[in-house]
Amino acid sequence: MNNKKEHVAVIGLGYVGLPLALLASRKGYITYGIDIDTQKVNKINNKISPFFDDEVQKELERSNFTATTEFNIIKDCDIAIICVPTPVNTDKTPNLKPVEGACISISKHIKKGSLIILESTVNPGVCENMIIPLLEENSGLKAGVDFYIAHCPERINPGDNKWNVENINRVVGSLEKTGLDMVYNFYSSITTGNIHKMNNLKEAEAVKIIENSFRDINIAFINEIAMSFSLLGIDVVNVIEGAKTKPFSFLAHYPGCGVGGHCIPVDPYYLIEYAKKESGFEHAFLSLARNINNNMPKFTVDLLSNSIKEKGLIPKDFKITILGIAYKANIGDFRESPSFAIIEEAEKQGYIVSSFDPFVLEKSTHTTLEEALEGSRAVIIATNHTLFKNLTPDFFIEKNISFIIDGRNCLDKEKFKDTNIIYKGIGR
Ligand code: SAJ
Repeated sequence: MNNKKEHVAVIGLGYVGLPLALLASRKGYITYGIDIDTQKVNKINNKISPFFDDEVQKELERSNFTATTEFNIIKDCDIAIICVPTPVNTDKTPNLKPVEGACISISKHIKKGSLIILESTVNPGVCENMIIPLLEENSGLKAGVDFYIAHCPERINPGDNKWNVENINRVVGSLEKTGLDMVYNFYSSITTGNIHKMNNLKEAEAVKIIENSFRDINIAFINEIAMSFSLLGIDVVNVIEGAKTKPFSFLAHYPGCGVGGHCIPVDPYYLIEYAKKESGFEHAFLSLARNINNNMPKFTVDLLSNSIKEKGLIPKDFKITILGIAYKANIGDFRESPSFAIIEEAEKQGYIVSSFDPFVLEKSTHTTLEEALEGSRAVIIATNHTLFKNLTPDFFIEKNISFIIDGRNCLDKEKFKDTNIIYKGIGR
């Protein structure tokens, strides 16, 4: 608990920053939220979460937390935490513009002795080579002397009912000991998770990048196995269940129609680009994994095209429905979602495409499942929302669906065996 009523500013009020700001506020810090998006700020001040998250909505309703677009409150803050997005550009190079903008806006108001924390995911070297110079140039202050800098990579897992901003373990790194102790004490005061001290900023930056690169290569591994097994007639999901019986050295990942989200398909590129530029090292394995995962939307659409061609049909003017826009189950986040690549590939092959996602109506072609399925002969399930997992063969038969490509292997394929519906999963 914070007894000194320190002032904390959180810059960037999205999936990472808003839960963190609400937690700091609940733990006794005088907390300000800053975001450049006026609409988002107004929603928050009207106690409406700007994204679909029950916990955040509840916390917002009981919090006296306020948001603003003004950065000058930083001058009163003991701690400022940068939680802005770190996406990639269309050419997959890191886009650090949001971080750069936040640093420039903060630097004009840095309070002497304050701590600046970066939570946004970045490759090793960004804190020392970009953030510190930006903060120093525009403030005339010296990092590690006049103010302190630290990195604590975010570990938000949207839709996770077990791990959240309050209980997840964290790693922290800083330029020097005072900053490290300050960032350790701050996270120890607001979270129940273990706080692990790294030796320097680069190590803290590297932890998050390898965590998510590890996940991306594991998903790519099982996607490659799935593509191979679909040709060999082996059910990869059953094989994974078998492999899981080994209680060590096997970590189950599951094949799917692609890898979405603001982390997994993005973070490896930050390391690939940094290593190439900084040392000339080529991360061949990380790049191959990215290519395999980026190809899964096309593999998924080709599964459908091969299935209909076996029936003498062609994609041209063939109506299909994509179920799911969000990048993972039961949330509304559609950043980097493979659904968009699936839709693009399907239209390129000549299909007439409708789509429906109850969590992302604004990106769906229709606002109800029934309307989206009207006239369709095939369905591609791209997101394993509970609503879609519970759909039965009878439901699809009643909607005259003849082909189902289950991009998340979320339906029970055995139930379709005795029907005229052609069911294909990814690797099964
Ligand atoms: N996916 C697969 N197969 C899998 C797992 C995921 O195809 O076996 C796909 C999902 O459908 C989704 C994408 O990959 O499109 C990413 O899924 P994710 O479960 O990794 O979800 P994220 O992006 O929310 O990842 C977060 C990350 N958390 C942080 O970066 C702080 C990641 O580090 C976590 O490992 C992950 O949650 C998690 O474990 O749930």
